Amino acid sequence: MPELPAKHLNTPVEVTPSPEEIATGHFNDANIKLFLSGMHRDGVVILKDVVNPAHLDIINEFMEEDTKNELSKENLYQNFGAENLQQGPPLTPSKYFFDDVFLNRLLFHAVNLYLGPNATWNMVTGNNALPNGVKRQPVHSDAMCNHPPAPFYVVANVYTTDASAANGSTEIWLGTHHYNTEAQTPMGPKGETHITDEYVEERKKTLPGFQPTVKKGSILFRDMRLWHAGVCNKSDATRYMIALGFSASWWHGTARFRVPADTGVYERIVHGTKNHGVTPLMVELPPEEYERLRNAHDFSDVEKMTYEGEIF
Ligand SMILES: O=C(O)CCC(=O)C(=O)O
Repeated sequence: MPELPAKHLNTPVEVTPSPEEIATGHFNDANIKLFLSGMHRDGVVILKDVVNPAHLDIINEFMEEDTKNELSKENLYQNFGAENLQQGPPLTPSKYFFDDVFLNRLLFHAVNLYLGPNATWNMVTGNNALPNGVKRQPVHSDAMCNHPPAPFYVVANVYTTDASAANGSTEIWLGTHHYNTEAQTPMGPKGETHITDEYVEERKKTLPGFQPTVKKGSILFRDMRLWHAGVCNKSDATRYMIALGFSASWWHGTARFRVPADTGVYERIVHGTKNHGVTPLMVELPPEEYERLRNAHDFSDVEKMTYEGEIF
């Protein structure tokens, strides 16, 4: 197998599938070893060139228009008060639904390798780092409750443009998925918490956070426990990132993702996941309601009520 980059280099593992692996939707043994080694050591791996960049251009165009709508809303919620909006990708009309984005078989294989059999897929959302940002988020983990010291949830981030420090790629802290709530501030009333200054400062001395360069068409595959932060997008263009969330079958999460009813999306997802080891957990909503909630920052109706328990 290709070597893992040395730990002190503080750089994420990249797994590049061959054309044959893309065609079969299965990684070969060498790439499985590399992927699992990277995930268990670092908590994040880049799956390189697994989505057609032209598909992401089309979604990006939609998101740019969608951002204009969002910005016209009053009392717009910004994640951690930074210039970061929750904006879900379009699942409809069908010209925006690309199988290599939403039903990517290599992604599903990676999910099964890391989380074990019969994983569930229960989150579809996205983050928009607005242009010319000046306020960053605190370093945080999305696993905002006491969790097992084992992989239980992953997030697949798909940037719709090339992403790097120049346009606000997400800051990530390799290996921090091994920490738990001891590193987090006490939870606030809305379930918010972040990594304490003490832990952040200590970690900075050895392996600080950094902003990876992720080519359009690649997937940043991240253990949910990993410390990360949305940082300023200093460019003039929106940096948009899709987020798909998957849970181990034994983690009793309550989240579901919303899909517009009577549009064929539900059926397409059921068929596209069948026999690929991933069970989608969806709630069908009337299309207008789906549209209204697509950019909600709580992802699903049940999540808010269950911050104390197994929320994902
Ligand atoms: O948009 C990003 O780069 C990350 C955002 C994030 O981590 C959050 O909003 O919790």
